Amino acid sequence: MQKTLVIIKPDSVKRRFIGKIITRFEDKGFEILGLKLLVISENVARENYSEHKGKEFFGKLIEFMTSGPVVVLVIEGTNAIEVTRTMMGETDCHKAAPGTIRGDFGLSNRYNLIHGSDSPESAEREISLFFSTEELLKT
Ligand code: D4T
Repeated sequence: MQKTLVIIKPDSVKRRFIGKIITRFEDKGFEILGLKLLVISENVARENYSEHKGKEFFGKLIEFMTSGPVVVLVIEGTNAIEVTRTMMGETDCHKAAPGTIRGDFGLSNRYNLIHGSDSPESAEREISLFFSTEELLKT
């Protein structure tokens, strides 16, 4: 079993996709261990995307991620990190395959609806950015 952090990004919340996206993970068989609706602070957004610091899109990415409410969730299941990223589709929505979340609902590279941790180390770091151990059903 593996845990990962998913962020339903501000564009998804605005477009009322929260239910649709959570349903996909529930239908797949994942267990939800933690769930919150919040506006991400600039510091937390910078920390979450620290690997991209210095890239030309970093400023716009932080501006977008802090622009409105998001839903953060911790989900658990077999190979959760890789399976989640497969379900999300490629970063650039207009290249993402049909059947993926980005492929079905998006057209942008930046406004790409969803974030999922990309490694066990990132998952651990990102989960602890958003949740205390008491806020998770299991640790
Ligand atoms: P996240 O990290 O949000 O799950 O997306 P990915 O893992 O699929 O993609 P990423 O880390 O390469 O990019 C992080 C984030 O930056 C935005 N972005 C990316 C952007 O605004 N402009 C760009 O040119 C790129 C490459 C989209 C996702």
